Amino acid sequence: MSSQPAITVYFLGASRAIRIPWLLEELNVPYTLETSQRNPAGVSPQDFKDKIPAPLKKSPTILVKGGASDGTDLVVQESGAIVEYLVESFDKAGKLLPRDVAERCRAFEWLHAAEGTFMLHALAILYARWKIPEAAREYLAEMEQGMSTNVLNDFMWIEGALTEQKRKGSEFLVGSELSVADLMMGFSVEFILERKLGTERGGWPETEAWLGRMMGRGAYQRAVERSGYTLDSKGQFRT
Ligand SMILES: N[C@@H](CCC(=O)N[C@@H](CS)C(=O)NCC(=O)O)C(=O)O
Repeated sequence: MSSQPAITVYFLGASRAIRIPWLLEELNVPYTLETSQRNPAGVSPQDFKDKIPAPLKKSPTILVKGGASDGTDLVVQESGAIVEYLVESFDKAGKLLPRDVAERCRAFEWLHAAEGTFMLHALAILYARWKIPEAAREYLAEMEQGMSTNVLNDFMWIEGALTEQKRKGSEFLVGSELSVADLMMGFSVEFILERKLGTERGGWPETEAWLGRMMGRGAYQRAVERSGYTLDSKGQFRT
C-alpha cells in the first residue's frame, strides 16, 4: 500500500486499545479516534458497540477506508492482528520487527503471549472475582492463589528476559530497538500489575522499570493524551 488510507480506531476507555494509537504514533501514521468511556457497569455502552463495524464489537477495532485489496473498506479486530496488519502495511522501514530471525521469532512470541498467555491467565483470576457465587466467595482467595501460579510463571519469563536484555545493554524486550513485543506486552503487564492479578508473591524490578520506560516514550504519551487513556478506573475495567 503506497498512500496512507484513513484509519479509524474504535477506542474504549481503560482498555488494551491503547496498543493501537501508541503504535500509530510510533510510526507517525495519521489516525482518527472514535472513543467511548465505559458505562457504569464497566462495559461498552450499546451506542458505541453499534458503531464498531466488526462482529465481536470489542475494542480495539480499526476501519481502514479503502484498505482492502479491491479498494473497499477494511475492518480488523483483535489487537494482535491489528498490530500485525499495521506493521506489515505501514512499517516499510521495518522499525518494529527485528531483522534477525531468532529475534523476530522472540518478538512474535511476545506478540501472541500478550493476549494468549498473560491476559488469559490473569483474566481467569479477574473473572473469578467478578463471577464467583456469593456462597463460594470464602474459597476465592484459595482459588486466586491456585490460579496465580500461571501468572507468576509468566512474570518470571518476562522478568528473566528483561534481565538478560539489560545485561546485553538493551532497554527493550527483544533486540536493541522498540518492537511489536514491547507494543503488545506493555498493556498486559500494566493491567496485571495494576489490578494485582496474581503477581503479588514476586518482585518484578526489571519489568516495572521497562514498563516505566515504555510509558515515558513520547509516542505513548501522545497516544494517552489523544485518547484519554488511563487504567486508574477504580475497578471499572471489563474485558
Ligand atoms: N483479544 C481481544 C480482546 C478485545 C476485548 O476484550 N476488548 C475489551 C476492552 S479491553 C472490550 O471491548 N470490552 C468491552 C465490552 O465487552 O463491553 C484483543 O486483543 O483485541
